[in-house]
Amino acid sequence: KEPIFTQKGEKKTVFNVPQNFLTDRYQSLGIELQDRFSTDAGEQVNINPIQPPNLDEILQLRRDENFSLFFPKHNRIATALTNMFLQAKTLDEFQSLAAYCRDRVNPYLFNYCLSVAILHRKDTRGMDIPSFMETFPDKYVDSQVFAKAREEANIVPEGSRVPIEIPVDYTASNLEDEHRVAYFSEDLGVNLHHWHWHLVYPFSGPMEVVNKDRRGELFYYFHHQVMARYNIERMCNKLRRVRRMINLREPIPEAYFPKLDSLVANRSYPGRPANMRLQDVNREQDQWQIDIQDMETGIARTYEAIHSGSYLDVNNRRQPLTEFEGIDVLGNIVEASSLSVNPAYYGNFHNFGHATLSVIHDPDLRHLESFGAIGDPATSMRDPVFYSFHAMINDMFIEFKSTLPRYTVQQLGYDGVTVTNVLLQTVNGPQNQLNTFWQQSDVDMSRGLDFQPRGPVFVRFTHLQHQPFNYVIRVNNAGAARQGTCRIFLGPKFDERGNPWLFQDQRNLMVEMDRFIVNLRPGENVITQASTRSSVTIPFERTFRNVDVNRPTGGAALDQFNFCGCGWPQHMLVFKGTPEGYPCHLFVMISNIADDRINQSTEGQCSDAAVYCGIRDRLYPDRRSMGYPFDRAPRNGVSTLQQFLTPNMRVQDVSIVHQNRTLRPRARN
Ligand code: CUO
Repeated sequence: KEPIFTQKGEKKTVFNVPQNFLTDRYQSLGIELQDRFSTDAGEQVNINPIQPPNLDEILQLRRDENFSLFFPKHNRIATALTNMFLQAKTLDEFQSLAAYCRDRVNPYLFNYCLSVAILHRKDTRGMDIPSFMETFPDKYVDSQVFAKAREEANIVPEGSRVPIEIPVDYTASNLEDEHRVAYFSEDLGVNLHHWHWHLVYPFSGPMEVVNKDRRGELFYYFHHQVMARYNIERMCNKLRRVRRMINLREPIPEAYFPKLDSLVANRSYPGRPANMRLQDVNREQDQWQIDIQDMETGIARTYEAIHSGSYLDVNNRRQPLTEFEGIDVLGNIVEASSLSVNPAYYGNFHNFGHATLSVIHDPDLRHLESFGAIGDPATSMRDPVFYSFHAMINDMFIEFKSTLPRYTVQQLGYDGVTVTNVLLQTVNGPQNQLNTFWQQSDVDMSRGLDFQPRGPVFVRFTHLQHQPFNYVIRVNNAGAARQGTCRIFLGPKFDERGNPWLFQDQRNLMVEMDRFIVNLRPGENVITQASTRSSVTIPFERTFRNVDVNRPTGGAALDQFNFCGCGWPQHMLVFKGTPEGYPCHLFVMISNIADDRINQSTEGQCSDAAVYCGIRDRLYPDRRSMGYPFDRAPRNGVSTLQQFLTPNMRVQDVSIVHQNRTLRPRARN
C-alpha cells in the first residue's frame, strides 16, 4: 500500500471516496472533488466504504480551533480518536476511517491522532508519517512568510521561484536580552524534535501508547539535557543561567510575542507582555478549570515524596522511591503521565503549568482568545518562559537525585581500563577546537499551504552549524579483549563569573554528546568516532525531511523514519561558543559493560538518537540510570571534576570558536 498523503512528484494522490464520505455541504452542492485537482491529479486510490463512525464527541473540537493536548477536553477527544484509529481491524479499514475523518475533524487533531496511530499500529510499520514542518509550517515559520509564499506560488512559475527568506531577528530586537538565544529556542529542528519526542512518548491516550520502558525517567533526562544546553547557550551569550520559577504567583518577567499565525484557526498566537501573573483558569466553554492552589499542593506533595523517599499510592500506602526505579516513578508523577502512581493526590502541575501559562492573557475566556506558544509541544520551546518553568520541574528531579546513594569508585571504575588520551580533530583546524558559524538552509512548505498552482515553495532559514569533527580516544586495556560503553560529555569550564566550577554545579551542565559500545583489544586501543554518528542526534535531512517520492516504500527503512524523526538536530550538537573561544571540558569515560548491557536485538530498528528517544518496541539500550555518571552528588572528598575522575575517565580542555559568517545554500535551478 502507498502511504496515505504521498505526493507523487508534482501530482497529488487523489482518493476516490464513497459519496457518503463527503461532508454534507459538498454532498448538497454535488461537487466532484476530483475536478479540483484535474491537472494535478496523479494516482487514484479507491477508498472502501465503511459504516460511518460516530464522531459526536470528536467534533466537539471545531475545525477552526487550535488544538492542545494540555487542554483536558482536547486530550479526551484525542484519546477517543486515537483509540478509534488503533482499533480499526485492518489497514483498509484504518485508511477508510482516516479518509472519512479527514474533512470533518480538526486538522491538528487529525494529524496528531493519525501520526500516533501510524507510530503504534503493527500493520503500519512501513508507513511514512507526514513531516510536521511540512504539514503545519504555521507552527514554525513567521506568519509574514505566508503572504509572500502565496504571491510566489500564484504569480511566479515553478522553475523561477526563489526561496523566501525568514529574517534572523523577527520575533524581538536586541533590547530584549532573552532574544540573544532565540537562534536556539526558535530553531526549527529543536522544536521539531520536542514535538516528535512528545509524539513518541504521549503522556496520555491508550495505555499501549503511553506505557513504554522508562518513559518517566526519559522525560526527566531529555528535558534535563535541554536545560543544560539552553543554559550553556545563554552563557555563551553573556547571559546568566535561566531564572528558576519558584513562586507561581509572582510576576513573570519573561515576555514573548511569537509572530505565528495559526492557518487552521486563522488567528495569531497571542503574545505575553512582561510581568503578567498566573491566575486560576476557568474557561467554561473549554470545560476547563485549574486552580493555582491545586498546582501548589501537587508540587508540595511531590517534594514531600522526594524528601521522604516514598510516595503515597492510591490505597493510601507508602511505597519507596527506589534507587533505580524511583526516578521513573517520579517522572510520571511530575509530568504527569497517565502512568502516574496517584494522579488524584499528586495532581498534574507540569501539564497544568504549560496550560495556565498558555492562557495567562485570557484565563476566563472573556476575550475568546486561544492559547499561546507554550501551550503546544510543537511551539513551546520558542517561549523563554518554557525554560524558567522547566527549571522548576528539573529542580525537583535534581533534588531527588541528590538524595540517592553516591556512586562509589567501584561503580564508576572499570578495572584495568585506562583512558590515556582524548582529543578533538577537525579537518584543517587546530586540535581541540570546535568551530561554529551560521548556515542557511531551504525547506519546502508547500504541503502545508493550500493554494494553486502547486509545486514547491521554499523558505530559507538561518541556523547554527558547526564543522564536523572526530573524537580520538586512546584506551589502554590491561585485561583480555572485552567491551565497554564510551560516554562523551561536553560542559562549560567556568561559571558566569569566570570561576572554575564546583563539581556539584558543573555536573548539571554536562551535556551528553555521544554514547556507544566499544570493543577493546588487550593493550593499546585507538577509538575514532565521528561527530555525525552521535547517538543523541539525527542528520539534517531527517529533521527537515523533503519527501523523496522515489524512495521505496515499505520495510524497515521507512519504519525507521518515523521513530527516527525523534532526535536532537545534528546542526545544534555543538553550543554556539564565542568569537574568542568558549572554554569547555570534554569528558570521556569507558564504563564497565557488565553494568551497562541490555541483552536485546535492535536489528532493523533505528537507534540513531536512542540516548534521548529510546528505541521503538525495545528496552532503553543502557541499564545505567540516565545521566550516569553525573546524575548523582559526588562521593565524599570530591569537589572538582578532576577529583571525580577514575582511571577509565579523562577530561580534555577544548574551546568552541564562533565565527560570525553565514554559509549560503548553493543556487537552486
Ligand atoms: Cu516537553 Cu513541558 O514537557 O514541554
